[in-house]
Amino acid sequence: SITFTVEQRVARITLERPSKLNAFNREMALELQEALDECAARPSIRAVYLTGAGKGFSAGQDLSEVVDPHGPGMDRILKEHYNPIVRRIFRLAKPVVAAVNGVAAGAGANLALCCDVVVAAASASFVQAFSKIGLIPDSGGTYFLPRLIGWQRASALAMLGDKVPAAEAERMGMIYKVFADDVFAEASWALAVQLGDMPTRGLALTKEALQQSFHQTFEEQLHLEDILQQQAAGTEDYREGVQAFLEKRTPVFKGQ
Ligand code: LHQ
Repeated sequence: SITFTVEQRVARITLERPSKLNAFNREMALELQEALDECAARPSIRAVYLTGAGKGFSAGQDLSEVVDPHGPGMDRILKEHYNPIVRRIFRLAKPVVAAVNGVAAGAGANLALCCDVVVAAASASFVQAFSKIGLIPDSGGTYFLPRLIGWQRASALAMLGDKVPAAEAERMGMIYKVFADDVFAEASWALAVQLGDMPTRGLALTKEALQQSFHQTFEEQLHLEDILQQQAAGTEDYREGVQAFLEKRTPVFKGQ
């Protein structure tokens, strides 16, 4: 239920249950975890591109599974399916692009929002569908949404469950950019390839510094920047970046 390929240093992960708008069942959740482990383990993978097959990105939890008596059960779905996915994306020391090709609802929306660069097709939309069935936003939604768009908008969207069109999501700062439908696939992929060619260690340290900033004081953050910057400056890619600049040539980064 997912496909995983690597091209131009980028792992392309496609959620593939198009007849259900790529809603997640247990199998798909576990396969995505495995794919993300592969992304972490292989140094030749320098960026990740996550998208959906067909007309949706993901409709979140497959609701037929939660009523299946042989299904995993409510007590296991977050612990075993979504939390491990979101944690892997958040901790991955490589940039992850969410290429939201169509509707992203429930856990499907929040999975997209935990990625490092979130772009969407103009016809895509984001729905915090949880409230409509009596649930709370999960998969990191209550963490990411207020940080991305502010408390009030997060609160209203989480409660009302309104469908937010991509252009409005961009205006709110929920996502980075919207591309017209006809150029979306190419333009979003180009972003991932661009990131895959960049100094991977530096990007990973950037990801870490931004994440830490939400629970640190100003002085603690300055200290952290100092520590992480020294790590960045210890990479081969930093030396190459400076050298290439001085020699007025295009740098060739190795991701180390
Ligand atoms: C679906 C689904 C779906 C199954 C569309 N399941 N079939 C949950 C529970 C437990 C523990 C932890 O966490 C979670 C996390 C969550 O993600 S909760 C939220 C679950 N998701 C939803 O509540 C969203 C439900 N879907 C919708 O509201 C709509 O389908 C959206 C707004 C996503 C898209 O609407 P449309 O574009 O009008 O498409 P559609 O509704 O016609 O859907 C197309 C097909 O996909 C349809 O099947 P059919 O056989 O009639 O063609 C839907 O039944 C199926 N589908 N979402 N989550």
